[in-house]
Amino acid sequence: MTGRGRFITLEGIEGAGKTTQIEAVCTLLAEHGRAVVRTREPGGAPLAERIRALLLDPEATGMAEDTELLLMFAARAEHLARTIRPALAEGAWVVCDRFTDATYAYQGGGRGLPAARIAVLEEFVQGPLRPDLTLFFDVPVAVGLARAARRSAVDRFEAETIDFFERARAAYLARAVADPGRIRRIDASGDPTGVGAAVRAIVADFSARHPG
Ligand code: T5A
Repeated sequence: MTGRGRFITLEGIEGAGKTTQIEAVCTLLAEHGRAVVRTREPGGAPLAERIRALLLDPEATGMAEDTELLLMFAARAEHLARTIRPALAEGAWVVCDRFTDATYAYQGGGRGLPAARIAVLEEFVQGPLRPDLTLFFDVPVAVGLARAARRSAVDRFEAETIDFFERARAAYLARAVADPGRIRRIDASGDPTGVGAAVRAIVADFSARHPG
């Protein structure tokens, strides 16, 4: 396959349902004849997965906010170099669980770091590369955290306050309003079947509009 593939990201707060739905996105694209690479952030490449372990380690308390921001982008640089850019160059469609919108939501909204500082790193690490389509799984914080709490292990972010996740959700919502052509908000508070139907409709439409 030749030419540039497409880059699809899934976003939302903890428990929004991204991981539950990502396989359906990949399956639908494969049915449309796409070569698909499924990946995630932070992580998605060997060294980036090691940085992920550091970022999520609940014992890594007191990490400076700028350290966290730089580690996110260090992992992203590795992910882009080893996984995302090679796949897109070969014409594959890359489906990624979280990307830079999460940095604006968590380090920007949640931690309160300036968006301009994130934008500088985004430009440095990504150049002009941006997702072609972003599925934003929007769910009230209480619903998302209740779902996430069913898991036994709690990572460093899941130990944050309700207010932190409210700010992260508000940042996601603001970005969806600012860029409705790319970021498609999905009401993710319903059951997985209904959410999945909304996801499939958006992805099928996007795929149909990007033949070849
Ligand atoms: N981060 C990441 C940053 O701070 N900055 C960044 O730049 C980046 C890239 C990653 C952490 O890193 C942070 C954000 C995160 O805190 P992670 O483990 O990858 O950590 O976190 P999440 O992606 O948030 O994983 P979650 O599993 O918490 O959320 P999901 O994937 O949205 O939720 P999912 O699908 O696993 O579902 C959770 C539970 O809910 C159920 C599922 O069965 C599961 O039990 N569920 C539903 N239940 C009812 N109705 C539905 N519609 C449901 N959908 C799923």
